[in-house]
Amino acid sequence: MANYYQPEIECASEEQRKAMQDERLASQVKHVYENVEYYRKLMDEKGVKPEDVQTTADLYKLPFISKADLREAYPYGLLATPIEECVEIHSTSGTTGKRVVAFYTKEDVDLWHECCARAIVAAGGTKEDICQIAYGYGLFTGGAGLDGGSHKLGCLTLPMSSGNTERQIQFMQDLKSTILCCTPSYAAYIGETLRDMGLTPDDISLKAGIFGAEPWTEEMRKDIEKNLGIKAYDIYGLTESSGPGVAFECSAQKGMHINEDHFIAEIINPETGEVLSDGEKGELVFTSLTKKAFPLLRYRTRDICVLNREKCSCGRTFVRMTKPMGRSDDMMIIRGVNVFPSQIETVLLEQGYPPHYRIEVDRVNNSDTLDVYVELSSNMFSDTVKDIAKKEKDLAGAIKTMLGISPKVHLVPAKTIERSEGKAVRVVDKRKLHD
Ligand code: DLL
Repeated sequence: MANYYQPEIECASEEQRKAMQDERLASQVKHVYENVEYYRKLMDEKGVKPEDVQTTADLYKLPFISKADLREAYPYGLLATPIEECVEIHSTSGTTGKRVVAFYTKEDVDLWHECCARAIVAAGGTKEDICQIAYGYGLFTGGAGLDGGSHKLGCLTLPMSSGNTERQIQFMQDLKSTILCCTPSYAAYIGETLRDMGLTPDDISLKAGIFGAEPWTEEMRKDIEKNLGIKAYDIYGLTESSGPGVAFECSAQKGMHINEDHFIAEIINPETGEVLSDGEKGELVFTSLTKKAFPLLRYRTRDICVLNREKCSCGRTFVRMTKPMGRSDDMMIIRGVNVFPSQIETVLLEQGYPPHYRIEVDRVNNSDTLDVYVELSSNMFSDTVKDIAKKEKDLAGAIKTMLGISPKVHLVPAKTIERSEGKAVRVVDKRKLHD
């Protein structure tokens, strides 16, 4: 039997959904035009006025917005309500080190948490459940989002944050947590630690896990399910449109339902911007219909996927998206953190290194590794081994300050990193992230 958190919305007829989206879109465009100068300019440049957008069929008239706009408008340029009405922010890294900051009113937080509650219910959760939240808390949206969803539903919430894995397992045993929320790589690591502690899935009470924030394969799903004795569900979202809960998996596990009462999804050709049909592969674009403080219209996520409007056996009528199949930019997600190569390059140049480097990412025992190979500049060549070790440590520290995760830095002699005659291949990602 399928369970829903808000059945009247999650199972709305196509007519009801369209009517709701049309009405919300028209009022959202008006709200944005009236309150955000940045958008007003973009729309004026395109010659589109709020009255031109009355239904979702008019969506194509609006300009796209991207991470570059977020950077340009940082920090308040896209804020659509007075700052006094905001109660929370979340943040993630941007392309060249400038952060993306998203603002929330009280109502925005409330609706976001409802989206997360839907995901927990779709994974079989009820108020009787004990939700162990092992996503990071803080600026990252994972901890706060699932925590809020768990509260909405009335579950007992364990706000563990990530890390301290043996303690996570101790709590699982003592408090009999039934649902685990964290990144898939952390879930895999918890599974391994459980085994290393001489325990089996029978020693814990978990029944389901809600895992997202990074790409993971079906193979990894099977592994986690076996090692923790659970059913593992995917959840998708991004800071720019609240955080987790933009889309979630149901019991059918054939794609993630997008919460279409809050977001309109489009798929576009990333090269031309042309809108593609359902079933075609392209870049996902979101328009948020209900966010008041930070409402993005036609935001280019850079995630490549496919939409599917076929009827789902769970009874939900919301469109489904596939797992992201890649990116249309060079962002990588390493240990759950969004990383752009340009951020690493910025640090190297700031620290006086030449722009000859190679970034290698791998996954060893379900944990991501990040190695940065950098050439020494010619004036550094006489450094002793000890000096070089110190330089490596300092550079790793500077990169950690920028990214929030520690790399292993290898300083190599000048002219040893392969030069390219075309586009330099700076990143080697050896992980198998997509099926
Ligand atoms: O990762 C929000 C989130 C938290 C989602 C917890 C799910 C669970 P950001 O840090 O802004 O937000 O990263 C957003 O992560 O554009 C995708 O590329 C990637 N991503 C998110 N969920 C998934 C997923 C959070 N289920 C970026 N599968 C997005 C693959 C995902 N990639």
